[in-house]
Amino acid sequence: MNTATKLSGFALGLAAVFAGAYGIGHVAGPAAPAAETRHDTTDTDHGAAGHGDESAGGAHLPGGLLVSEQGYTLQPVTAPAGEFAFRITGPDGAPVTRYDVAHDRRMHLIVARRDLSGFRHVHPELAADGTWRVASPLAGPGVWRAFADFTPTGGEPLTLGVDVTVPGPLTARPLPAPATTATVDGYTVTLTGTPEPGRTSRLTLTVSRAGRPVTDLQPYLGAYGHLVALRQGDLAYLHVHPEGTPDDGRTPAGPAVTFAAEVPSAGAYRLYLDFRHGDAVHTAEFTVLAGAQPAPAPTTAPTPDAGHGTPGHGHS
Ligand SMILES: [Cu+2]
Repeated sequence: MNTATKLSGFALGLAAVFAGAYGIGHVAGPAAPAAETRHDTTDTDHGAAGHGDESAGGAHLPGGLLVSEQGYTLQPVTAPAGEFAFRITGPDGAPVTRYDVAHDRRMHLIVARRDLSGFRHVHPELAADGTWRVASPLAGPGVWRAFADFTPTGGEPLTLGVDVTVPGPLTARPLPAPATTATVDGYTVTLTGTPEPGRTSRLTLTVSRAGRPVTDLQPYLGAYGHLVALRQGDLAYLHVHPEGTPDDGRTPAGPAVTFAAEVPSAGAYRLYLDFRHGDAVHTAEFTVLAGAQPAPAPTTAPTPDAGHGTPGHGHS
């Protein structure tokens, strides 16, 4: 991928998600009702300066909040124990069997528990009948959100999400406090930069091990790192784009990897950095706060009595 393509891909990345009804996959004529409610017909021309309004009117949704969008639907499929299977059905109702490669793969499956713990990013195999299968990444009981991040051939990039419940005793975990350092598998990763709602923010992650900068990161999914951000509260899935690629002749193999991130609102987000080193993929996690706001909301529900007696309580 050349630089110009990357840059325009970067600038248009969110446009592709938010205004996905347009472009190659756009159905000619009046938009379907589902698309019409969510896509502003004046928003086909997203430039860098046009990103600031995306959270303002609620006209656009981040990825991963819908199980069905633009006629494509994520359907979990019954699978043997230890396996996770699903398919994507297309506008014609049939399972989709043709996908474009994006970030080195035709399908990225990301899972996280609703409390944002247990993140995994895996790459299923496609069977001829359109069923995707992978060793189950659902590591234990709980309600998981599964995100399928893909581009159907001839269509726009999509991230669909579905809840999957794994039965068993569950202890919900509070979101870890915001931090700029994470450790994983003996690596220390530091985060610089703060996401700003409604605009592109640079986030730089720097990897070291045993106090020494890691300068021989290995390419993973076409970059030196892959970053996913999920919003606390609804697990909105945010696209984050690496700056530079291993083969562009100017991007160093660490210790720093820089991303351009857009968050649609103030709030708490969990960042998951996948990087490859020593022939293994490691995931460093961070909680970050975007914008002015109170501390992260508790993950346990308030008691039933909370709010009673509050002036303006809406039962009268
Ligand atoms: Cu992937």
